[in-house]
Amino acid sequence: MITFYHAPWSRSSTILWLLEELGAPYRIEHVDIRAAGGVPEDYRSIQPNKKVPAIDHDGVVVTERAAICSYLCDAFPEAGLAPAIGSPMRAPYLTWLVYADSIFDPVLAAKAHGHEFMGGGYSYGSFSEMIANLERTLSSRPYIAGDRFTAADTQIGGGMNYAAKVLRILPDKPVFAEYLERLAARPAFKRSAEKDFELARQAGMVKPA
Ligand SMILES: N[C@@H](CCC(=O)N[C@@H](CS)C(=O)NCC(=O)O)C(=O)O
Repeated sequence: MITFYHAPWSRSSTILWLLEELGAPYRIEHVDIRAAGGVPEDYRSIQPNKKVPAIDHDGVVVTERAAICSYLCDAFPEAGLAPAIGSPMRAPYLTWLVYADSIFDPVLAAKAHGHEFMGGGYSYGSFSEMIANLERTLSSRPYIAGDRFTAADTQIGGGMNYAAKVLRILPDKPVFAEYLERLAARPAFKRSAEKDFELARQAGMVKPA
């Protein structure tokens, strides 16, 4: 059984989508990252920085989104969300899975907080370089790692969706819009969005109409 440590409408939402794509049974443990007093200290035994997501799979704890994706896709290979070891697609898949956390996320967060910086001094480079890489890649193939949907799409696509719809900092480009439409049409994406909305509602995050 998988216990999924999650906060609605947060970085862990891309793992919620992945779990829906996998089809494996899981239960959600809500971590209130927005609580006035902060996340309870005992959660640190699960996630050392008290952040979401984290998973516990039959007693094995995994943290960090790229590691969680990699672990779950290997644990549930029948879902076909990761190219097999030895497949040439494995290289772009792993590259984009790691790129999502090590470049895409920090660059986006810096942009959202209004930090301007020269790409050269930082391991993640500049916003314009990151956007150009996404545009080049998605102009050449329908999914971020190739012709097939993989877990890397839940991380890059989920992050792009947030950047476009919530942060409103993703540049308007037809190739981005087409990619996000392709992903939003997936039943698992819709289910995860509905579940997240309901969790957000229960957590009092939805303003009454
Ligand atoms: N490197 C972590 C980052 C996770 C992360 O930043 N989570 C945010 C959610 S948006 C969080 O839990 N923030 C709560 C806090 O910092 O107290 C990962 O990729 O899993």
